[in-house]
Amino acid sequence: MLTFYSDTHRLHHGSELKDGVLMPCFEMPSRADTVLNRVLQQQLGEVLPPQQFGVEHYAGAHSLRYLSFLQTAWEEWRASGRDHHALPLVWPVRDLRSDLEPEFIDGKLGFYAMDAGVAITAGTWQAVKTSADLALSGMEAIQRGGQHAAFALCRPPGHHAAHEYMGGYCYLNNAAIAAQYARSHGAKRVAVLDVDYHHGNGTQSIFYQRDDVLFLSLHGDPKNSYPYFSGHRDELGAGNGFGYNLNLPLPHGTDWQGYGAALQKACQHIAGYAPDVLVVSLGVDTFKDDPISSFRLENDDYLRIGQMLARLGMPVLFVLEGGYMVDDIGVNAVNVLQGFEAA
Ligand code: OKP
Ligand code: ZN
Repeated sequence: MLTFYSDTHRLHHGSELKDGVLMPCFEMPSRADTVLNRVLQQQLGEVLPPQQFGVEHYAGAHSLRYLSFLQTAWEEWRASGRDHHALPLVWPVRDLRSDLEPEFIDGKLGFYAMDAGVAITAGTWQAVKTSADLALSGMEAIQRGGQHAAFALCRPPGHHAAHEYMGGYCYLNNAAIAAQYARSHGAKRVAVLDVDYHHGNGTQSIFYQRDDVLFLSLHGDPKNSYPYFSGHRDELGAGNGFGYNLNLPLPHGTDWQGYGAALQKACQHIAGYAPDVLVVSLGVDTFKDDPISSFRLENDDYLRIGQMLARLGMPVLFVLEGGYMVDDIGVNAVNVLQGFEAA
């Protein structure tokens, strides 16, 4: 399997508030190093750099004003006299005005964010752009290069980012951008399966009204897991998209027994939809020792995930999302890919 990777991710390492204290984000550069090392060690296949795509390729998933915010936020922050990481700290919830974009950068940060897990640093735009380009390069290899599968080793992740907001370490929605690219280049139907521990609220939101992109997600029940305000079972899609969104929230402590059954259900649903290509938002924060999640998957369970996906018999783009137990995320992510290839 081809892997798409770039060192450019190193330009982004944000800070987040953890229990009220500003700390380096759990979403850190060593995550990608660990996954890349495992790819090389297991000889998964060639590792290729991304192609460069124009910003217009992101516009199926994100608004133009959000894209220009991301490109200029650091300069605006610097121009206002500060040089530490920029973090959003005020949000237009419920009856506050969310129809007017503020002019000052502190207002814009909150306007375009769902939480404070998204620092803007000097290298953030370059890193998030390259991450999206990795996903696009992977989809291009599948559609034009005839690859049966590809792995986009994306960092930062993307699945919490929606049409007009960042959140949860995510800025550009890499999986959604790749899915939209597939639609624009011949695929009639695309499915996105999100196996990250956290609900992929951004991807769900981007495709919520559409029947040409099916979204499915297995995740910690939002009643007690981030992102709390999205991912319930009754979110089924809207308008044309009604029936094309499937959430499978699972309780704390879910192990392979519960997880495998839910994945089976999702796979049946995907098979019925018969997409031309499947995008897998591959988070491995479902691992038993993940520091911020509460499922109990073991190393070998990731081989099983890969096997089940292979049985669908369709091309798959794997897009890296979360996973924070640095020692094991390489093994677990690559186990999915090797389980897929061995099946
Ligand atoms: C990203 B992914 C707020 C940050 C909250 C939530 C975890 C984001 C997970 N200070 N962090 O889905 O793995
Ligand atoms: Zn996650």
